[in-house]
Amino acid sequence: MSCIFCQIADGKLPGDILYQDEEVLVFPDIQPQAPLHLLIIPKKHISALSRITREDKPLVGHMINTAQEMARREGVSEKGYRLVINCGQQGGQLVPHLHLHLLGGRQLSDQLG
Ligand code: DGP
Repeated sequence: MSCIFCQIADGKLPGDILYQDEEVLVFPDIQPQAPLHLLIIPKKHISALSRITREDKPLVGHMINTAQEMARREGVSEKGYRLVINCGQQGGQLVPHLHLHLLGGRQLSDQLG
């Protein structure tokens, strides 16, 4: 299996798993861009946002609910945070397994691109 996030989901790589359930996994980004930088991934391999289907809609909703809960747990809900999904080469996606970035803990730039 070559997908690095599938390997993390399968417990084949060491990692600091902060939350998991049957569908999603949360762990810190290895190259944090903010004091809080978590990745929320589906356990199911989906290569990119452009590949999600109608049947994945509940899963994507669950990823967002999980991010909301992690933001609350990590204490950034009140001050605010950002969720980002990079898609494809021009979207800046480096790892070809769908993932949601949760960024917070500092004032984030108002530049989106
Ligand atoms: P993106 O550019 O949206 O594909 O972001 C991929 C992120 O994944 C990037 O911020 C670095 C992070 N990352 C890459 N490899 C690993 C890894 O093996 N472990 C962890 N925790 N994060 C990783």
